[in-house]
Formats: sequence, structure tokens, C-alpha cells
Amino acid sequence: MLPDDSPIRQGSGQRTDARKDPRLDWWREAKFGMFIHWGLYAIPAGEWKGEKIPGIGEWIMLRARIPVAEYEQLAKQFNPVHFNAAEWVSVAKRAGQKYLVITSKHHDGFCMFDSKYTNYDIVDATPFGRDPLRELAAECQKQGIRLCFYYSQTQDWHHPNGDGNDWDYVEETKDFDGYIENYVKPQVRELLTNYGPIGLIWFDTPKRITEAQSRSLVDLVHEIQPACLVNGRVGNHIGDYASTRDNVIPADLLDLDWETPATINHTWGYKKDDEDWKSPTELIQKLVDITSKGGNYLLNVGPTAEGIIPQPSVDRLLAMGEWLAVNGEAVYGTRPGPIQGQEWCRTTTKPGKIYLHVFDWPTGGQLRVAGLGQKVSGAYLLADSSKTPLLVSSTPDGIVVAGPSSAPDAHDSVVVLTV
Ligand code: FHN
Repeated sequence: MLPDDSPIRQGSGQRTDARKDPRLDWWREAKFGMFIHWGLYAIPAGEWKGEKIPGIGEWIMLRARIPVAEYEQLAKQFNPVHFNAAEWVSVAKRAGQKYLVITSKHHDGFCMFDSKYTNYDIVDATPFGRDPLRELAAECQKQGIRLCFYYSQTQDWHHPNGDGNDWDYVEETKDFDGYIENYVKPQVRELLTNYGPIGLIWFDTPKRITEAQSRSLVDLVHEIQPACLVNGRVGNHIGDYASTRDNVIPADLLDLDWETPATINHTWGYKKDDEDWKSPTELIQKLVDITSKGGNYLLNVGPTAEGIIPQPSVDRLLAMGEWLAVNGEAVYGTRPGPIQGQEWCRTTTKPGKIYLHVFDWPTGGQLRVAGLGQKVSGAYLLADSSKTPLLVSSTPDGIVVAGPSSAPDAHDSVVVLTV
């Protein structure tokens, strides 16, 4: 058991022998992914029968205890004619995100892919009749982004034997094992068979699932696509990498492969009145904070029922992409740097270089750096393509780098220290 205050979500740890597994290398290098929560819940968008339903948008069915027979009707209205896979993938690409994880089935049970095992899917039950995952698979291949699938393996509020719906069904009489064997596994097989190479399967809310069930899911994924990763929320600490709690960034660096799943506002699925967007600076600094502690940032967008990624999300992602286009060297493929636990800066590292990410640029530009533990041979601003050397002088406890008098970058100014 993890302590209650662990940043890692209960059951979502990494299996012990995964730490050195080279199958994770692309993911360790990637650092930044796009999460997409898209489903029928984008239609009510936080409101049911004229009432605002508190909480995250994709939980509306549970929060308002909407009967299956009523919620199902939403499918008849789902017609996201503005969905354009090329545009979505291009937003991720321009944001500097290297993988994309989309909800194939969330807790409401509606399948966003064509499944043989139910008619409650986007191809069979909606006027739209297209399979967005197939279109995204083709675009991801074309634009060089790894496609990954979210799949809710325990909670399914539509399936009579899935976990979570106690307003239509009786929890105690559910055949949860039958649901895993005869529904979840065949669907996971479909996802790994019909859409080309899949980077990872992102399972969620690992309550109720036994170790044997988690293990059989991991084995199934690896049997069909050996290179495909499985996130920690498959349960029972046997995933390829650990997942933190939602929106939680550990206070210290963790000696694990881990990822923070996070929202840009406060919801995952689209909610029309959630306009509390994090600023580009906040998002960039979160990405850097996470990277400096050895993690990945999986940042969510919640497209509308028309198939549009909300413009405020696009604007923020593109701002992150602009910053990464200049400073990506200090993020992708880096390891945590030697200085940890400072408010004003973060550090990342690659052989021969330490990247000093300065969040609070000191007035006058004298950067006092202690605790590097290595001899610094030079310094320059990463944004300076001519690498003009900055003066470095030694002090009893470290060095002083003479930078420009005001911050070169409003989000995070990166100074490269050669060591
Ligand atoms: O219940 C879900 C929630 O809707 C969302 O999918 C997040 C993403 O990490 N996972 C669960 C809560 O942790």
C-alpha cells in the first residue's frame, strides 16, 4: 500500500523490473503528450434538464444518476461534423506533444470506435457513423505522433456487469469477471488489432480489479503488441510506468517512470461553463517542473460535441509549442538536473550540459547558482542561436552567471551550463 499522501495514485505504481525496460525509451524521451476526453458527455456539457451538474463534465451520468435508457438517447444526437483528425493531430504536433491518448471508452461506456461487441458505439449508434479513432490512426501515422488509447476497464455505467452504476443495476449481483473476460478483453483486442501500432493503453480507476485481472490485461496487450506500454492505472502496481493522481505534481523527484495527467481548466470532458484556463506560463512551468523531476506531462483537451477543440485550449497549446520550438532541447530526452527544491529555478540535464530553467529572473540578471556539483566551463542562453557566452564567475558556494538585466523569456528563460 502507498501512504495516503503519496503523489502516485493507489494501485498505479510501476512494476519493479520496468525501470530499465528499453520499451519505454520513446516515452521517456517524449515528455509531453495530449490527452483527449471526448464522448457523449460533450453534448450536455455539464448541464442536465436545465440544471448545472457540479464536477467534471464526463461524470455527468453518474453525478445526475441518469438512467441508461435516457443517457443512451444522446447517441442519436451525436454528430460532430467539424471533427477533423488532421487538425487535431496538427494541434498536438504544433504544441510539441509527441503522443496522443484518446478515450476509446470512458466510464459512461459509450465506445468511440467501431466495436463488434456492442452497438453502443459511434459507428452503429450515431448519425455521424464514422470511426474517429481510425481517422486519427491514419493522421498520427502521417504526422509522426504516437497514437494511444484510454480505456475504462473497471467502471462502465452502461454495461450491466461493469463497475459503478448502482442506479440501474445492483452492484452485488454483477458478474464483474465475466465483464472483464467477455467484454473488456475482446474490446482491448480490437483496439490493438484494428488501428495499427499503438503507443500505450491508458487504463483508469483501478478499483475492484484483482491482481490476476490486471495481469491478464497487461499480458493480453503485450501478446498482441509487445511494444505497447500499459500505464499504472491498470491496477495492482504492475503497469509499465506509474501514474500520479490527477493534476498532482510530486514535490520531489521520483526514482520511477511516471506521468502526471492534467487538465487545462478543471474538467476533462467538455463543460461549457468551465472557462478557468491555466495560463501559458503556468502550463510551461508545470511541464518543466514535471520534466525536472523525471516525469511526463499528459495534458488534456475536451473537444465539443461538434468535434472542435476549444479555442482557449488551442491557444495555450500553441503558446507551449512556440516556447518548445526554441527550448525543446532542455525538455525532450532530458533527465532531472542536480538542483532540486528551489522556487526560482528548475534543472534538467543531458550529457555535458545542465539546463537552468529560470522562472524568477533576478533583477539585474546576476544568477547565483549553488549545488551543481560539477565544474562549469561556460554558459549561454538556449534561445540565443549564436550562443554568445555569458560571463561565469566562481563564488565560495557556487557560481554567478551574468545574464541580461531583464528576463529573456516571460515563461521560463533557459541558461545552458556546459559541464
Ligand atoms: O474518473 C476519471 C476521470 O474522468 C478522468 O478520466 C481522469 C483522467 O486522469 N481519470 C479518472 C479519475 O482519476
